[in-house]
Amino acid sequence: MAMLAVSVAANGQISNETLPNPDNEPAPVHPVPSQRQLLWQETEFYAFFHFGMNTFTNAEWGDGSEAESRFAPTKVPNPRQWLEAVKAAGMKGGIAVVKHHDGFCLWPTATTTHSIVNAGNQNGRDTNIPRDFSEAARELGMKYGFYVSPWDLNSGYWGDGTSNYVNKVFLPQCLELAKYGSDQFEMWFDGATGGDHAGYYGGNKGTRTISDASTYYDIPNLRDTVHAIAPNCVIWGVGDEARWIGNEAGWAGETNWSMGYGESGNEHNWKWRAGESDAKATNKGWFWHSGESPKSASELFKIYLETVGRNATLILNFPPDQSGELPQADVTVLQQLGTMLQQRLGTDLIPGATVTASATRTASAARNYDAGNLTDGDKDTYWATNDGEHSATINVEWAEPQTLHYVMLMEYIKLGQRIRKFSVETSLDGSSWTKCATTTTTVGYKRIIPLNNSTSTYSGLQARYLRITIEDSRSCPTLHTLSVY
Ligand code: FUL
Repeated sequence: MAMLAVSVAANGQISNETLPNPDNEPAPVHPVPSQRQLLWQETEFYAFFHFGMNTFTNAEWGDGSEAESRFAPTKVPNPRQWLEAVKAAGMKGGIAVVKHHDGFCLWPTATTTHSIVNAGNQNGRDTNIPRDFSEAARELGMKYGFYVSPWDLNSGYWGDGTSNYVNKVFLPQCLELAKYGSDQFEMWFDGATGGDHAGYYGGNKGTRTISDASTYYDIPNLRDTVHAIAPNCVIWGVGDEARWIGNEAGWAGETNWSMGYGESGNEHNWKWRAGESDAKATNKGWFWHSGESPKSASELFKIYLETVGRNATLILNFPPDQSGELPQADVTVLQQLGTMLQQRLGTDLIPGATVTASATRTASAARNYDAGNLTDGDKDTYWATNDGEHSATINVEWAEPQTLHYVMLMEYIKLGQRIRKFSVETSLDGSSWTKCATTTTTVGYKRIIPLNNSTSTYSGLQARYLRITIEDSRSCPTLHTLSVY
């Protein structure tokens, strides 16, 4: 077995070369994710915590003129309580806002006096969200990261036509934050760039804007600076290592490529840029507001299916209140969501089934691509077909009829996202089949298909047989996991 590669000789001559491929591994279909992006994707479901000056001023966007003394929590904020609450829902981590557009910093930064150092009470002055959030995450075995707003309505430098803001404020702030832990998984950079929202801007009140965020924030330099300290930290948004899914309503496209932009991505885009969906779990805003309430567990479960179940990650926002804790109603709904996820997606029926495939890639002595790899619980073994075979059927059979709700598929994305179209069918007798009507185009990192075609109602169907037909793929398909619930 051989693989074609291109080699460049010392004299600059390019020639074709044949590399050994003893295990007959499929060639990657580019682009492929970096190791950092792969680890990031595995976080799947994590929390967003919007807390800061706006929590005390009843705002969603401040203007940067807020007196530091207005930040006066009734207790020292307790990020451990936030993370424990979301862990109960099955979340694997969280991202805390440590500076929003108003510029108020929730840590003692050397870059500005507009921070907790000058807060209105001792609880405020004792606040250090990056320190306490990262410590709690490590203790709880969770991933963590920070949202630091590039747009800064407090700073007189922001958008002043020079590089002062980036050199004196923003880059040093990112550096300070990176130093809170080399193990952070994502830094979240919002895309807002000024526009007609008036700001304080160091006393030069008015509106400002910038034209090209990537150039203005010196993004390649920022990425390298953060990665030198936190190598697995994906720089989200303007950092271009993961993309915004294109809405804040908690859904991704049923077709969702990890390349390109927006809700569906683009199969033909050259860059790996998987989607992250940011959604509010409460009914008033990103920040806490009096009288707010959380969505129900069923509503949140629907969001989960339409994001995590469609090849996106889900960052679900729960705002701490003025005591620096999550309100009890949020804690309760998080527990309910955790129970619901466990009940509906916690028991895989595959261990009791026989799984076969209509086509299997030729094995080597050391490695096979059998259907058994779909069900062995090992994400590094996978089923694949031979080169040139872009369609195949995976058959699942139980000894007795089962009540089925969801099918879950995971592509081996280390070799690129490949599947373009597939179908899911069920049968009681093995001869008359019912085709699932959900749009089954892409799979990607993870795809969950509701067999009743509904993400909002929960009902099962009886079947003894299930088959998944890959109908089209960019190259031979590769899948590492199949689960049925
Ligand atoms: C937006 C911001 O402008 C909102 O205030 C919020 O932080 C949200 C997550 O991103 O673009």
